[in-house]
Amino acid sequence: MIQTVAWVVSLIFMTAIAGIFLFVAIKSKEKREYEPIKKKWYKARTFYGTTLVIAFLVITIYTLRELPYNQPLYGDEQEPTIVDVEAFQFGWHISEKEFKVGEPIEFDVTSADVTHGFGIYDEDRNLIAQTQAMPGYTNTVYITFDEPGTYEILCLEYCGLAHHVMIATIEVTE
Ligand SMILES: [Cu+2]
Repeated sequence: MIQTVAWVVSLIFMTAIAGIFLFVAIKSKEKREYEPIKKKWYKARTFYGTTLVIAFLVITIYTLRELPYNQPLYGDEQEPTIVDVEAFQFGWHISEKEFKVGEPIEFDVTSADVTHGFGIYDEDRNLIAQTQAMPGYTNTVYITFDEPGTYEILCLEYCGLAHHVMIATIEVTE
């Protein structure tokens, strides 16, 4: 479907551009007074230029208004549960591992040694949230679980020989 639309739209634009080239080629033989044409099209150029700048400004502000994207999804009146996470070679220190469905949680993630990756997986092994665990920095992940279950924390950054044993589990109940 999208391919067909892209194909048709491309054809329309290519035809339009070819038409403009043809028009210019045909008209190029014609001799006319230059001054009035210049005046008219300079005005048009200013108009289209200004319109473009305004349009792009509006589109840019509109599409980027939610930056930064990793904002908490809960209201101001809700206090999130703060969970400290520290990655190390080769495991996780997680200050709290039991949560409720609908409970807003803020994971503050850092590392004790090298860079690790903090990834939260659901029971089907789909990655549902992640951030980098970096020594000297704290990265924040906001999440509110809407399904109960056992979630796994896996390291997403190859960090040494036993990288694959960096698995922790958290429980989410109704
Ligand atoms: Cu690791």
